[in-house]
Amino acid sequence: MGTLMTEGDRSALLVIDVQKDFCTGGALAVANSESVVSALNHYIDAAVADGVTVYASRDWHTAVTNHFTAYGGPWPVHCVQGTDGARFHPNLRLPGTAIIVTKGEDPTSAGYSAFEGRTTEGKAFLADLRERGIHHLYVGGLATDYCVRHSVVDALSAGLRVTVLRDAIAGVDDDDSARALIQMRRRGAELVTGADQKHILRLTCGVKATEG
Ligand code: VGL
Repeated sequence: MGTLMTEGDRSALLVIDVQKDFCTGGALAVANSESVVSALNHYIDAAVADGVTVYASRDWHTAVTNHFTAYGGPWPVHCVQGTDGARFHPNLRLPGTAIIVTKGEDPTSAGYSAFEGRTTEGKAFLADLRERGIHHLYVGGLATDYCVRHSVVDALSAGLRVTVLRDAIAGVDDDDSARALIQMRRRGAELVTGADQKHILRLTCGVKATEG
């Protein structure tokens, strides 16, 4: 079994926007969010067991932003800074060591990509990855057609290797999500599930494979 910490290919797990507002009962709930949470918990546990860095991005909007319909944007109010809906899903097993990447604070920008975000220490996400020598991101979370897609495209543009955990993502719109998967793959992302991934990394070996 390979390890995640091989020289020149240090990996991290990026959990994108698994916040209450994007999950069942939230202001902008994505279908199948609950299965994303449970799949991610397996990946997170495996990452923690391997000493792999876990990043968790969060959408963190001001109450007034041109991202929201009331101010000319496309979306209902969601993930407003400090509100309950902006909290991570309570069942998500983020380790205490997870590095939080906050994005979406600029009221004039959609802030879809984690690469627009900063760590709690104020470092740009890419700078933090570079400092840790991380060249490979395993990506899951919400939503396939927005924040996952934008984050993956930015990661690939930055020269990172990207593995999309397709059993750990869910989208707002089915057609847009299908297009997003095609776009991510075309740009060079690998798309895998815990079931077909055993040859690549231990991270996914912690996942209960859905055989067949
Ligand atoms: C997202 C829609 C609006 C996302 C954020 O996290 O993918 N989607 N804002």
